[in-house]
Amino acid sequence: MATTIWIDGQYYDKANAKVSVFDHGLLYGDGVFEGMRVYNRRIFRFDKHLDRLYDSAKGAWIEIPLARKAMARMTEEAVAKSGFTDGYIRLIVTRGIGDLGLDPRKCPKASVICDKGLTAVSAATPIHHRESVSPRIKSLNYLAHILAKVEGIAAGVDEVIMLDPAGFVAEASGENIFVVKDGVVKTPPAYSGILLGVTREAVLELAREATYGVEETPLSRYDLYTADEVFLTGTAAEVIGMTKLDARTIGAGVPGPVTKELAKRFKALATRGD
Ligand code: PXG
Repeated sequence: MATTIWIDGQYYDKANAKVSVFDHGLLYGDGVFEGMRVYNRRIFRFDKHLDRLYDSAKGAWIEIPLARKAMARMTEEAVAKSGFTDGYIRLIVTRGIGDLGLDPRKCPKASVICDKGLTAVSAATPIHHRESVSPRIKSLNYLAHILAKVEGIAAGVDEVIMLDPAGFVAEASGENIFVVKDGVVKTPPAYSGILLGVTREAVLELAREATYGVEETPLSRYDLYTADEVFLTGTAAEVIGMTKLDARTIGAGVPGPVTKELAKRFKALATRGD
């Protein structure tokens, strides 16, 4: 079993998987990506991730030089080749190799990279800010999220909450956010400046199935401070409780019953492979 890396039609081992210094992914963060999980040899909601990858590329005016079917086949093949039963896959599409200079027309062909490694887990907690690149594009421009994360590190907490430009809660550095108040599960709506998480969508479905009330509604930090429960969702984190924000203890200070129930249901769904 080994990390398997596919770049533009060829497999490489870790030491030899390299991109050009002229690749606009490196020069300008000019590209898009997906992070996906494999459970029991199956990629969780692979179709949804492919939808988002092709939509992100379209939003960023990048033409992916691989038809969706070929991308799917290559990814499945890379997973089989790796031999991992459970793991993490990254699909990266950069604008490709071009000149120095921001003009994207100078990159004749996009590069496609598929990298499969281990999973990471982020925990919970606070801070802020938002960017001008559409948050709906899962782009290689994570600097705003990284700077927010650094604030969290400086504050000695596990995660950061980022606000949208209007001051409403958007998401965490790499997860979507939910609150539970009086049995109702609430999360910021799509238009509030968030990445539309594949895990977020699955959890909304699970919450409806579990007959909780569900609302996609703008949330302020006040709503977080006064929630019964707050939890984050993401491919790496799955469903994880947040128990403290800006020195306020949330709810009972431990992951609550709704968080636990949805985490359990998510695990069952992911390992079942729907
Ligand atoms: N918001 C942001 C900003 C993200 O980057 C999510 C929400 C949750 O989306 P999904 O589709 O995963 O439910 C993300 C996801 C990594 C990594 O390696 C990052 C993500 C996902 C997987 C791996 O840092 N971000």
